Amino acid sequence: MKNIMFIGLTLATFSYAKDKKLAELLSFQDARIFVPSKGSVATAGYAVVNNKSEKEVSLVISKAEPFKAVETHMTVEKEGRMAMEKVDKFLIPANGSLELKPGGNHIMLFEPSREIKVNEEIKVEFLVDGQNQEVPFKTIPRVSTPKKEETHHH
Ligand SMILES: [Cu+2]
Repeated sequence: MKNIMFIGLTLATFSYAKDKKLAELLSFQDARIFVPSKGSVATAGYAVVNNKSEKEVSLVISKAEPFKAVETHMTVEKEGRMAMEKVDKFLIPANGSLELKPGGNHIMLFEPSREIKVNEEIKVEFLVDGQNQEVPFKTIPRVSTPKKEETHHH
């Protein structure tokens, strides 16, 4: 009897740990990548990264087919000029979020092996606290001027 109870407990613990592992720590909103401009070998991606867990979570980019290389970048001001700097990871605060946006933190994608079109889904792979998480990013036109602004200028 004692043995059976012990086995039951072990199984319960195991499936709990498995569920925990499958649950994604981060959720991504509005994940998008600019279609690379003609002749350009690099482009950037943005999203709002939400962390609903009780701990700070690290986000490391690992790959994004068909791009040959990927990096995480920060935008910093250097001698009055804005410059991009490569970082190893982003840290998403506990119960908080990090916005990846133009002029700020972003993901950088280099050398696509084929032409990237608008409205594609690029699967970006991250390591979230060391665990794989694949996030679909939508490709959008590089210059997406809101209609309101456009009419304002003409
Ligand atoms: Cu960059």
